[in-house]
Amino acid sequence: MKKIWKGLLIFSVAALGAACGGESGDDAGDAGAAEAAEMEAARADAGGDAPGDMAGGVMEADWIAVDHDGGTVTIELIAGETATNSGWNFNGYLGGETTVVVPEGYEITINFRNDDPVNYHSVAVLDTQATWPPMFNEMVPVFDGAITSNAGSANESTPPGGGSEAVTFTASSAGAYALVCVVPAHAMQGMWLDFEVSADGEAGLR
Ligand SMILES: [Cu+2]
Repeated sequence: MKKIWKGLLIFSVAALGAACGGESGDDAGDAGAAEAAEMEAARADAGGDAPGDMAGGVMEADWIAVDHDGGTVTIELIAGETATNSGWNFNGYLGGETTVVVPEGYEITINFRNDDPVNYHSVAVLDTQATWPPMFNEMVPVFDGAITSNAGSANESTPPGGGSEAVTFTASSAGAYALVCVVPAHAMQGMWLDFEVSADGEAGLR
């Protein structure tokens, strides 16, 4: 009797092992594929900020006015310009899919306007991050003044329906940053763009 039970137990364990092994193998395969895709996306993202891409072409954009003689850049930044991502976009872009490039040392003015008919939005220049938290504990912009008022508030930042605010700051240090809406959950949901301060005078959109 004991032997039979032992045999059954061994058989059961083996069968269980085979079943689990087979299933977890599939899971591992799926997870592996998802992970690979994620890593590929991460690599693509990282590639956008890689030094090799710094030499890449910069396009003009009608919402970025560059005055090299005066050392200024004026950016007409519009939240909710399109319905993309429920209006949680800047000039129709989101999720770092475009990079605003300004030269180091220039005085930057962001004329921020919120055309979203429903939600409050904001903008701040922050250090770039791989992922954004739902809430920002500290909202200290990387350059003095590079943040709209009450930026973290969902009902006291720049109001929907055409509310506007201009912020001016000096892009004093070259590097990779981000233009981020810091209203809770907005950045996490894609409301951010890459913002590059170039050491070589490049300006525009990449
Ligand atoms: Cu927002």
